[in-house]
Order: sequence, then structure tokens, then C-alpha cells
Amino acid sequence: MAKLDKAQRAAALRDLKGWSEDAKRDAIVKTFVFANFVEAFGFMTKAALTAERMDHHPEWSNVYKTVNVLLTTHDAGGLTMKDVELARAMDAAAS
Ligand code: H2B
Repeated sequence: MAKLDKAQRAAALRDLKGWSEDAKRDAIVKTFVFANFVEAFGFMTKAALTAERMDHHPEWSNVYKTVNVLLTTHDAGGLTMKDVELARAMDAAAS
């Protein structure tokens, strides 16, 4: 899986709402805020099953109703289409 070039990153980020680049990690990040802990954990459960199916896993943390997500491809040492696909799936799981 190849790392995204500048143009590919710009295009991917344009289509992803609420995601931004973390240059230090060559990653994309988003903070999801839900109504309460149960909603947040429900999202994490859905996203976890999708991530496992994709064999692509988020770096994330949860505090009460907030879930902070960072996506990067460890095998490639940076951002790839797999991260973009998982970001889309996480947005779908959150809606
Ligand atoms: N998740 C992420 N985010 N990056 C990876 O490079 C990665 C992964 N690699 N999940 C997968 C698992 C790999 O370790 C297994 C062996 O396929």
C-alpha cells in the first residue's frame, strides 16, 4: 500500500468532513463527540468490527462521550488509501 502524495491527500481531505492532517505523525485525525457514553461506545463497537474486517486499526481514545481517532498505516509509515477508507467507514458508523 503506497503512501498518498500531496494531491491525493488534498483530494481525500476535501471529501472527509471533520478530519484534518497530523503532519507530525503523517496521519489524519478527528474528534467525534456523541450525546453520551453509550453512543460513543456504540460507535467504537461498530468501528472496531469494521476495522477488524478491514484488517486496518485505529489509534483512538475515549473519554466519556468523546472519541479521539488517529489513522495512519503503520506498515507504510504514513497515510494511505486504507486510512481514507477507514475514515469513511467511521463517519458512516457515527451517523
Ligand atoms: N492497522 C494500521 N493502522 N496500520 C497497519 O499497518 C496495520 C493495521 N497492519 N492493522 C495490519 C493490522 C497488520 O499488522 C496485519 C498483520 O495485517
